[in-house]
Amino acid sequence: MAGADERFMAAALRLSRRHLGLTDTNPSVACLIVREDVVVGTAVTAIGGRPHAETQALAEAGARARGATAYVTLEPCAHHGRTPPCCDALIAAGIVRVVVCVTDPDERVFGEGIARMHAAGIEVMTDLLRPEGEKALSAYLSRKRRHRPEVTLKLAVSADGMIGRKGVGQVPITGAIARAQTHRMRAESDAILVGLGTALADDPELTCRLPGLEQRSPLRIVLDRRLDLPLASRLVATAGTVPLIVVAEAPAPDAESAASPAVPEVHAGSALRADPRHDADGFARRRAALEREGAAILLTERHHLHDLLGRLSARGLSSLMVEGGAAIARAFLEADLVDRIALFTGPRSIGEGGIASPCVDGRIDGFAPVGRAVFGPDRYTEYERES
Ligand code: AOF
Ligand code: ZN
Repeated sequence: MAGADERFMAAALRLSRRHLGLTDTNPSVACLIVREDVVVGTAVTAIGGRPHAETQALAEAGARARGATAYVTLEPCAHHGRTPPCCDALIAAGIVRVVVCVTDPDERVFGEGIARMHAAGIEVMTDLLRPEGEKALSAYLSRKRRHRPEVTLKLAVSADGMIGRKGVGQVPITGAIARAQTHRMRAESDAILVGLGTALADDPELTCRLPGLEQRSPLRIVLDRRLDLPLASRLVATAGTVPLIVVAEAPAPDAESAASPAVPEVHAGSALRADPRHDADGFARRRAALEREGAAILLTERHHLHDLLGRLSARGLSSLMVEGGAAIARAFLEADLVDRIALFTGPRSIGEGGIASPCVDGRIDGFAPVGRAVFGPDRYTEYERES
């Protein structure tokens, strides 16, 4: 049986998941204050990122924090940000022992939180349940260590390995329970990305529509080289309430049609048509119109995915869900930028005219299955990159 330390840290890690995707650029961290085996304070980083977990848990514990142990999923901060350092708050409250799961790679903390508590006479233990902690904080750690968001590729695949049918909009592949799961994943992500092909063919909204979680919709990103996203699309229509970034390529000064994009765009069979030209005047007009509707335009040299992820990470995005279509999924896989594959398999076949999925449930090169579930008639397998 796990010891008391492991059990309290496991509880803290479970609690830390509560505000995933809701703490802006801050990680969702949890803190438990325990005195004589009794939990006297619990908290998770507040929605928006502040206050941090420790100060809230200390406030709940009050005088009972004196002589207590604090369990924290991330090293307490040591910097004066918008709030004073948590390590100082723990010292001032009379905490005598601190158990840390993951040390903080943030350059302002980076061992300093632990060193300060140690110097103040606090017994500090580190790395307890570290593998589990690295998982719970994986998105934040990805941004800090690799300077790119953690990427989850979500695929809904038919029994015959297809993700849709050419020339048709959204084809139902999975049922209501699997869809609800997808919306829950959206709620925990900082952003969702699709290509223009999917935006045109499916006209998706890409929001979280679970009852009560509507406020948790992440940022939506469309790769749309020439800004062909129609103003009438649902994505643009909702841009005033749920942020939308359109990633485009500035037209070459005198180019009628710029060089082919690094990310292939899928226009064949689209419900809505795209303008094949990439001229400066039209681009400027479309840009102004999209901005008027509330969309933000991010210009890239070309749709270079490493570059794009670096820029999204610099904006503070830690987790990204890639939702389509096949060409975009393939481009992310080929660029070796996928960390997790969330693969749903439905019971029906698409047959003639199907768009083949880049991977199906079974052996996926470079990935290992880490979990399985059944959602009504659908199967779910989660794969993680083999390190
Ligand atoms: C903690 N407890 O609950 C969290 C921490 O912008 P600031 O001032 O809020 O600082 C953000 C940094 O604080 C973030 O990069 C990470 O190092 C740390 N997050 N630290 O002690 C918490 N969320
Ligand atoms: Zn802090």
